[in-house]
Amino acid sequence: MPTANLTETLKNYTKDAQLAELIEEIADCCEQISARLKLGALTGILGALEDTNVQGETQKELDVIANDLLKEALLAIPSVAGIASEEEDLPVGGNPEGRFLVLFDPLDGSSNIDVNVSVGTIFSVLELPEGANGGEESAYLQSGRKQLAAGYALYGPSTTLSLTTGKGVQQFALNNSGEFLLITEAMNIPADTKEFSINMSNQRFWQPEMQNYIGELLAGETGSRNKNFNMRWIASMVADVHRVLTRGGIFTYPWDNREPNKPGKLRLMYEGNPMSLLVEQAGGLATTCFGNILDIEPTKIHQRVAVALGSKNEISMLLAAHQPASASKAAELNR
Ligand code: P6P
Repeated sequence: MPTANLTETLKNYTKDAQLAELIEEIADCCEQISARLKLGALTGILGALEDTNVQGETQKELDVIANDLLKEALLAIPSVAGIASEEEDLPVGGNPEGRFLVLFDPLDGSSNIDVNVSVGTIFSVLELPEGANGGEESAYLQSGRKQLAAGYALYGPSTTLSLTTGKGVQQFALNNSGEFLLITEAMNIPADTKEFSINMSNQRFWQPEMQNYIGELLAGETGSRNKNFNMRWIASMVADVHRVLTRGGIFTYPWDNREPNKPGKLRLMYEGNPMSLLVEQAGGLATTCFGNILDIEPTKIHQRVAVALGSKNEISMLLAAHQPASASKAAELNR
């Protein structure tokens, strides 16, 4: 079935030729990462390295390969003023005359690599503020609403790219010639769902409001919801969120009391914000459980955030269940 490629499709979604060029470069990096992942086990690049990243997490060799590939390619583009990555302690400046700041999680879910489960690359594009320096953290501290584009590549049975430039969410699939072809013109999240995605092993650490809300989903038709729910947890945000974008559901990684001073586990700037923009553009909602993720004014490049996103009517039920929580917790989670 003849279908448009990424270059042709972008012409319908942005008039900004430099932004289109940037997105194509990111897609090209994702194609290269996909190729490396496919051969990972055969080329000895699976497994963990000695050192840990700024998050204090064990780095996989492919985390570093993916990060370095994106960093090198993006900083070579004249329009890129700088990049920030989950794998980089600090932002890296690019062309001082550049326009764009690119933030990315080069290989999200990488703990799944060694067991051959889907992983992904998440990216977010911001405009360099007037007079700012792409090598300084302050330039990147913009709310998610300011994103010019956001997307992810999912390295699954097939490699797909889901992308928004603010006009809905388009989905592409990678063919054998290394080209992304349009497969969905407008991804749309059903308003209702019977599927939730959460790491249930953390249940005893959640806020009571989340324990009660999830408890009602587990009660199914014997409880107040009067319908049974199904659960999925891939432990790879890109794969879990892609399922929500494709067939509905809610994905949540809420605050928990294991590290009470952290608002959540996931990172705002290169996980929460891009995924929240995609979900909103596809008709869903994205919240910390107390406020809209895209409205958070960031204070640190690697700051964390509680996340609950997906089918808008189900997220509304989750928000209603969190009403009794104190305003101070709301302020804390939105910081
Ligand atoms: P847990 C992967 O490490 C990640 O950042 C997300 O991709 C994923 O949703 C989450 O953490 C999984 O966390 O605690 O279930 O291993």
